[in-house]
Amino acid sequence: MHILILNGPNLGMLGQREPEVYGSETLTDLEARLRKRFPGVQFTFFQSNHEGVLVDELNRAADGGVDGVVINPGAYAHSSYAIRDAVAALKIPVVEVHITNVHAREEFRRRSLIAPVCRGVVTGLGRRGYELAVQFLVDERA
Ligand code: CA2
Repeated sequence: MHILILNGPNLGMLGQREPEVYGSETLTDLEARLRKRFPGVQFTFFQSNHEGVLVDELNRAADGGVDGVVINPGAYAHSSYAIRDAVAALKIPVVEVHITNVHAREEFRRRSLIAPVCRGVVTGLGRRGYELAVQFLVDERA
């Protein structure tokens, strides 16, 4: 099984700034943990600060080979119609993940443009959200 883990803007700074909000684990630590926890899964990890680059990666996933996507679109969750359209075009399941509870923060974070076209959303469970999303995709395929 091949899962694409897509992280949007600023998530490359995980573990380096604002650890009180986003935790002390780096993105590399998070990726290593996923590989360790799911040895049978082939992962592609991708992070970009650029909207179009994230769209390119989603379009590539649509071309085949990827069985499911876990996406943390970062702030693009709240603003990007382009990412929403790219997700909507996918036939494979997509789970949106947010490290923080977006409903417990500023008002603008409560609305995700991506969520309605995703299979589901995990928000506020820290980095474990990625693990839960992967577990869901694995179970779904079994
Ligand atoms: O909670 C999440 O995962 C978010 O997607 C994080 C985004 C935010 O805009 C969303 O509303 C919710 C921000 C990512 C910023 O990542 C940082 C990581 C480390 C240090 C500073 C920022």
